Amino acid sequence: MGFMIIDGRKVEFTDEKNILTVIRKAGIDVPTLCYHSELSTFGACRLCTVEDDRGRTFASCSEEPRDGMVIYTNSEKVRKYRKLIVELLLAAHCRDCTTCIKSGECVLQELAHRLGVKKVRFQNTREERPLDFSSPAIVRDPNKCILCGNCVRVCDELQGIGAIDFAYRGTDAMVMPAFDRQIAETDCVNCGQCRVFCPTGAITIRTNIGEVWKALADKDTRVVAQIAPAVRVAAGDAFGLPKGENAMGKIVAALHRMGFDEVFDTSYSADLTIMEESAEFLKRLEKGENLPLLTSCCPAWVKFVQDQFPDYKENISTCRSPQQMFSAVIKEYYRNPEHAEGKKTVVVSIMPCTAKKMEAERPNSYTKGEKDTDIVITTTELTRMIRTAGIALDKIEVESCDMPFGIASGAGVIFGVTGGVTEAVIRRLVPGHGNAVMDSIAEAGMRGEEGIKEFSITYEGKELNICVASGLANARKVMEQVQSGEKQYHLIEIMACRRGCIMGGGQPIPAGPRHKEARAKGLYRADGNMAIKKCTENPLMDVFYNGEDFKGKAHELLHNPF
Ligand code: HC1
Ligand code: SF4
Repeated sequence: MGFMIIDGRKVEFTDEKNILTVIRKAGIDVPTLCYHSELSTFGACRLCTVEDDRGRTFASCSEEPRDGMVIYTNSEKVRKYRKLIVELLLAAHCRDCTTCIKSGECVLQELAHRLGVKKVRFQNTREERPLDFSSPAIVRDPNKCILCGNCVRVCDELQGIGAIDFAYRGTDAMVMPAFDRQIAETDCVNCGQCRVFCPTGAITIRTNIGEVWKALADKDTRVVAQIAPAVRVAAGDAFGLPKGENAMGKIVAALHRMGFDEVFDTSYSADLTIMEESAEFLKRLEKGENLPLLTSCCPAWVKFVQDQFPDYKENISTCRSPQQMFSAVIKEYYRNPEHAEGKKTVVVSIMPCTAKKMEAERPNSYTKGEKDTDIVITTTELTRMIRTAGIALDKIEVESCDMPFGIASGAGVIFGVTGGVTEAVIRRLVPGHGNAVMDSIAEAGMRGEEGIKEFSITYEGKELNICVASGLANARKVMEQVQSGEKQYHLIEIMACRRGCIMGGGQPIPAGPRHKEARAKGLYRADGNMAIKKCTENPLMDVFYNGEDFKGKAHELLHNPF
């Protein structure tokens, strides 16, 4: 333990890795563009520069705290320096701020305002570069890149992919896929994490909002929405709702008001997923085949296995993801002319995830030659649509989902946080319902935000080894250990984004670790409020398994055809 004097006040530090962390602990919001506690320190933007009592200026992210240090975070010298940095960044940056999709959320724009940059004295001499629209998930605009390197580090360090890197030197330096390829030609898995860490509009979500408005305007079209579990604890961010608050009822009401004909909860099809996946798991256990079973809900992870560990393709569950199951079920339901009422059906999936846009395009996401999910929009796009429609999400009264798929279990809701799929499977396998049973399952080892968790449960006298991981760099570690024979599991659940879908690439950017924690708590709280705890208790499973519309179609609608 030691003490520093920061802006005249004594501040204690213990094991903080740099001075910036100590400054922030003292409640001072020193700006940065390239520092993230989850990534390695790059020290490139220099915006966190501070001054010491000898007049030395240095980047506070790159120095360790020392006992007795005297630091000024807001001296005239520091303010001038930061302002100059932002001015120089703006000089080499496209300045179409009013029409930029990142406007209002851009850190550079916010800093220019905060540091009082009123005009840019320097000419932009950088050559204009074409935008990369090759990905279904993200758009790259090199003209808005400020070379902070966040995308490069997140793709490499958290996701273990390395699809993008720095190229060239000095004033020619830029970030791009190797050999100047399009992003779709790389191993990019469409997770969108680079977009989450990008402070400007250089990497943004590929938006499909226009298609949704068009479908809503067509009187001959029935527009059906499904809302993913993690959306409900993040959509309120833009409307001042408390962080992590479950806004599901308000989202449903907003969608009804925008003109959606039916609104469903993807947690319903998460229940279908567990019905199917647990049966598949038991069958594989009995036969001793294709173990460990790898979960198939997360499309970025599925692509990762196909690209990086092709020997394990057969281990991936044949179950479609809840998104794809639900879309196939909805489309089939409205193929019945009695339900269709002469209208064509468009399914809009509202997801926390950019990779879901890619999943909807995959060749195995079609049934009877028809695309199951017509349009995928992310939570961020949803909040833009709600704003455009002039709906105050914070004030609107809650509404419930529609029938016949309007009830889900709590197990389906916790899919949105890492470990949730595993917890739902175990709830299905273990008999009983009461709080004591649910609590003992929750304590088995799947909860918590560590990147890799492993534990065992006993099922019918057999010990089952389970691994739950999030973040693809962690997934790679797990798969390498499985490949080498060092670890043996029966079930592996992976979500590509750290902490699961609550931190998906399409979510509003969270304001720090507490915000992330609040989203996880929000989902667990939503589960806590629900009487139906497991898929087998959901009375509407009957609509699918015993209804006339779906007789004999479980395999066709719920499993990947190849
Ligand atoms: Fe997810 Fe899933 S939990 S993958 O994170 O299995 O996106 O929320 O919708 O499909 O249900 C995402 C979330 C989501 C699917 C479910
Ligand atoms: Fe890397 Fe994911 Fe961004 Fe693709 S979407 S470049 S995999 S971080």
